Amino acid sequence: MEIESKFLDQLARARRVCVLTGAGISAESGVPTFRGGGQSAVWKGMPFDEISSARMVRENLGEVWEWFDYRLGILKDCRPNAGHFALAEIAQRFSDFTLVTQNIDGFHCEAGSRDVIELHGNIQRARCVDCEKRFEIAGIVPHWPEECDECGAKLRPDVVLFGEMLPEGAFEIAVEAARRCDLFLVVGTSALVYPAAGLAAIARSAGAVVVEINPEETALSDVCDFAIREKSGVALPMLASVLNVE
Ligand code: BJW
Ligand code: ZN
Repeated sequence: MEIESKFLDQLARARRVCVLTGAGISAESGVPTFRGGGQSAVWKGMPFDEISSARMVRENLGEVWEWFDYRLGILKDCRPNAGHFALAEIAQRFSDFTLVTQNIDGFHCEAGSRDVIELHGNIQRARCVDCEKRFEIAGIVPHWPEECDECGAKLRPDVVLFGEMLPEGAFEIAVEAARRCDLFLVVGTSALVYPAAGLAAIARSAGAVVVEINPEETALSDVCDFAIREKSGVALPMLASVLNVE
C-alpha cells in the first residue's frame, strides 16, 4: 500500500488528533455495515432506518428487540480487528487524542482504547424508557422487552436511533476535539448520518488536515485533504508502524 509522503509528514507533525470511526472499521471483524455497494441493511423486509427508529420503539418495541437480539447474536462471535488495535496504539503517541465512534459494538474499548466517545450508544446496554436507568445486557437476555427493576417500565436498547438525540454532552465533546485538532481521521463511515458526519467539516474549517480511510469514496471525500483507499485493518496498522519507527 502506498501512502502519500505529504500525508506522512502531516502525521509526523500532528500534535492533536481526532478520529471518527464508522461501521467500516468493524467490517473486517465480520460485523455487517449498514450501507455499501448500493445496498442497505434490511430486517424482515424492513430497511434498517425504519426498524432502528424512534417511531418503532414507540410502536413495536418487541420487534426492535428481535432486531437487536439478532445483531447481539452476530457480535457474540466477533472480535476487534487489527484496525481497532492499531488505533489504541496510535493514541499512545499523542497527548491530545480523541476517538469518536458511531459504532455501538464496543470494539474500540475491547481493543484497549480509552475514553471513547460513543455517539450512538452501546448495544451491550439497555435503558429504561421511563426513568432512563441503564442495564448491562450480558446475562439478562431472555425475554425482551424486560421491565425496569426501579420503575417497572419497559427497557429498550441503549442506542441512538433515527430521530433521537445523542447522549447528553457526547457530541459537544466531539465538536471540541474536532475544533482543536490539527489532524482529523475519518475511518470507515459513509458520512451520511448527522450530526456525526458534520464533524469533519467542523475540523476542516478550524484548520485541521482531514484524511479519509475507506476503500470507497464517500459523501466526505471532496472535503478531505487526503484519502487512503484501503481497508482500515490494513491502513491503520501501517500508520501505527510509521509512527513507531519515528
Ligand atoms: C470500510 C471497510 C473497511 C467497508 N475499512 N472502511 C442533517 C441533515 C439531514 C438529516 C439530518 C441532519 N441532522 C439530523 C438528521 C436526521 C438523521 C440523519 O442523519 N439522517 C440522514 C441519514 C438523512 N439523524 C438523526 O436522526 C440523529 N439524531 C439527531 O440528529 O438528533 C437531533 C434531532 C432529534 C430529533 C429531531 C431533530 C433533531 C441520530 C442518528 C442515529 C443513527 N443511528 C444509527 C443506528 C444505530 C442503532 C443501530 O445500530 O441500529 O447508527 S443509523 C446507522 O448509520 C448507525 C451508524 O452509526 C450510522 C452511520 O453509518 P456508518 O458508520 O457510516 O456505516 P455505513 O454502513 O453507512 O458505511 C460503512 C462505510 O465503511 C462505507 O463507506 C464503506 O465503504 C466503508 N467500509 N469496509 C474501511 N474494511
Ligand atoms: Zn425505570
